[in-house]
Amino acid sequence: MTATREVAPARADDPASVAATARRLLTELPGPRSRDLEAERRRQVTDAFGITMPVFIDHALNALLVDVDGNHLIDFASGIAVTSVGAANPRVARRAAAQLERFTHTCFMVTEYASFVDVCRWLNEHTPGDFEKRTALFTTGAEAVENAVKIARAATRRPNILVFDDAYHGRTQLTMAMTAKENPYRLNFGPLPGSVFRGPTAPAHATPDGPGEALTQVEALLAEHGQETFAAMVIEPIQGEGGFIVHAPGFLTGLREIATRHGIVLVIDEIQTGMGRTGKLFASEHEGIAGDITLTAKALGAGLPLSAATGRAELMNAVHTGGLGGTYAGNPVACEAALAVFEILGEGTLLENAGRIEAAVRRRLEPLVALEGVADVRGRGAMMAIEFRDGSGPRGDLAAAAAKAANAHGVITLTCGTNGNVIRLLPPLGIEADVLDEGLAVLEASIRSVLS
Ligand code: PLZ
Repeated sequence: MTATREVAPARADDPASVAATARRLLTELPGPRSRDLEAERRRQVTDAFGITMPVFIDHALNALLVDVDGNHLIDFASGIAVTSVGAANPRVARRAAAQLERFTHTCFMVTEYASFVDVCRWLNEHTPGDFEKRTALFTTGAEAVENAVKIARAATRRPNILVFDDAYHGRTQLTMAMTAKENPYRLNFGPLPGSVFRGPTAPAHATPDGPGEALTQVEALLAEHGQETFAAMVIEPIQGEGGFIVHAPGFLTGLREIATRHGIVLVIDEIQTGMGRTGKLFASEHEGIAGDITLTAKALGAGLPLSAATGRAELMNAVHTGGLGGTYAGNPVACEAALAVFEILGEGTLLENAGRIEAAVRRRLEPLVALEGVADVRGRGAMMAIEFRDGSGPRGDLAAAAAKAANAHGVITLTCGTNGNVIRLLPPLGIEADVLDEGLAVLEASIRSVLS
């Protein structure tokens, strides 16, 4: 997988004609063994999980996932921005395996272990903000969000939370109320918890005049409900599930200023954007801002469940002893995986590679913006997206059809966006240049095929 290969499609609108080199397609997708397993899944598993590709994976080779029929699929999803170091990283595996031999669990609330403290130290040192910090570890992203709200409420003794249009913060009771999109996240699951208010954003691609109007509306919303009633505002520095929305320059710094002025805790949800995804360790760094609390999960544990809230020491310590915790919070195997991730990120190559991924994606996909139905290519680093929209509005149908065509030809892509009209790319940061190019060639041909 090192030689540069010719991967340009023979026909620009035919994904099947892109020479399969890194990809290996031995069967149609899904193959017969995947189809058998899928039939059994239907008999055993709830239908409530939506599946992007009903293909069963056997093992991973960096940015390739190998299915049970022997097909090699190019991974542009990283398990939703989790396996940034690859889904079978040997250093992660070695550290986690060694920990499994020593002990699997003690519960940090019962007896302690040093790796938990080591993970907290790294996060205290590397998350944005030149102030004394403390960290709490948890298991899932939603749990980190929930705990940030608990911490902010305990520290401020205020009830209300401000979130934003197109936000995604999780699927638990509180976090689904914080998440913007109704279907599938909130539908039929009400009543939702109260004290959650939603403000406008200023997407860079839709707000040529800058964030002034949105910030004025945020101020008005806070004034209407009483600034002194807000414990926290919670925002993703690039909104993920909501459509890979990059905020207009000045929006995040504006929120930072408003939060400080009103004594509101600014919580930056870096669960999808953090740990190098955008070419810097944290996406907040692109804007020069620091949250009072920064949340990480996903790529932190490279697939072993681990999340964290890192924030100002006085906030994190405002909670009474015993007020935070969880049986599995900061599981020792997950902590070892995180320590391996820190070592790998410390070498710098993956951060540089994120920049190369952005350049390759822009080179391949930006020319498509000239086509009717393609509106925008945006994102940062290895968090890039292409939006489908025309005079009639968002074209979720085009995004779905193009993603499906790419999937059928062995490239794992996800859609996102409040209108489902965005295809997003989240490859592992160490994806080989030729594997990336081949995946992009298939995606380009898939997009052209649904537009023609
Ligand atoms: N905050 C910014 O992106 C998880 C959701 C997948 P959990 N995003 C993937 C799905 O459909 O369930 C996410 C996120 C941001 C919070 C979360 C929640 O993280 O680990 O899924 O709870």
